[in-house]
Amino acid sequence: MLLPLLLLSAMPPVISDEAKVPPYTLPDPLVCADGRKVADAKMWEEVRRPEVFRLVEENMFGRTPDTSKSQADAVVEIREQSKDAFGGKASRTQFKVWPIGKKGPSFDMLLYVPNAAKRPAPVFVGLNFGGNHTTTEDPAVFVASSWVSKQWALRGTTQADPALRGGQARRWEFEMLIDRGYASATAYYGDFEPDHPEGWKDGFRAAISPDGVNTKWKDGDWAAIGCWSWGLSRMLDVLAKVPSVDPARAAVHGHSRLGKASLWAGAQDRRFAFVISNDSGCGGAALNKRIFGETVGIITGHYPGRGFPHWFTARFETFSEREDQLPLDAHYLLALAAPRPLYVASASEDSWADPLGEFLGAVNADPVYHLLGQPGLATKEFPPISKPVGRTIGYHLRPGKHDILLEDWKNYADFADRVLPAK
Ligand code: GTR
Repeated sequence: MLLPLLLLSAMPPVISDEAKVPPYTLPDPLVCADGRKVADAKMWEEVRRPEVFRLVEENMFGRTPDTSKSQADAVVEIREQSKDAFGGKASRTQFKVWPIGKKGPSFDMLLYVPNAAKRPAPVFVGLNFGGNHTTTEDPAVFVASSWVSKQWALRGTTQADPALRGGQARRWEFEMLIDRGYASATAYYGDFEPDHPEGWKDGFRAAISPDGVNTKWKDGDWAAIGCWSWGLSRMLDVLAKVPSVDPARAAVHGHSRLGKASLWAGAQDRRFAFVISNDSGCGGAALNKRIFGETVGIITGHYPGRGFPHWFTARFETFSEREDQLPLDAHYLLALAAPRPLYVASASEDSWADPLGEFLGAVNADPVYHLLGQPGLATKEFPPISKPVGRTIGYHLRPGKHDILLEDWKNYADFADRVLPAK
């Protein structure tokens, strides 16, 4: 009896050889549940987009609760402010925000705005992995006070190690963006929810739970990625009230798991004018039906000892090794950004995230952009390394590993220069 059970949960080999990818077919984002073809922008907006949205919600990230009532109690405090950041090129503001009022948890937001800007500046909005203090060498940035993972903690604790200031600075091109006229806002994702299966108890999911703190959400309600996405919107709420920032030119971005969160934030919150996914892979921009690198089973914790069961709804896991049964794929998530500019980026050595699968996610979202009158990606050809493509959907393949680096940022800024409304 034991043997068949063991066999059932054995993880199939990870495919990283293109020749071994099994054939697959994708559902059409422009065919409605009742079989009608989407004829125009109105039909997309009124009929099909809500269906696509619900498919992503039900099968992947779960339903985000309506928190608008408790947001009326939000408290925003400025903890620190200076005009002297980066040698006087930027103003730094550090906020402490209680988005559902002081009875709930808070998050710290770091904002840099170029001093040279004559008008409210466009802004890149993203979460970070280790605490705001890890994103820059700037000694004035406060050290994270909530739970941090081992990598960022003082030995044997879950408390941030102040010596790791700047530990992720290579991933944050604040100064380059300032020189190009862009503001940047970041917050630590662990302030919204610590990233482990029990983390929800110490984050906003428990605080917002309909039955009060420490009560579990029902299956089908939001999971951790949903909570981080919600956090990105709460950052934008604060930015919308900062006079030196233009909230109509906000780009939401994220790397890897935070790229998944960025895509879902862009889908849910159409105030974000530009949506960026950096190496978001499985559960992000990469097609799930294309079996290559990380799969639905691996990511959802279907196989013992690995995965992230708290990131997605339980329903997503049920598609492990039955990806052909998924009623959607990554192109649905990407198409929810339309007609707003979208950027999908991959790294050449990041086969775990499936660079070609990420590109094909964008290719298959393209018809929705075209329907909405946008030129979109405007190619089906996988580009060579370091040759960005696309018009209102951008794509590039950066050389190297799973990361977000200067080349990625230069491409995002170049694209933003072109696609964000001029002011
Ligand atoms: C990996 C995970 C990926 C990606 C990555 C990250 O372990 O398998 O899906 O999200 O973590 O966020 O760095």
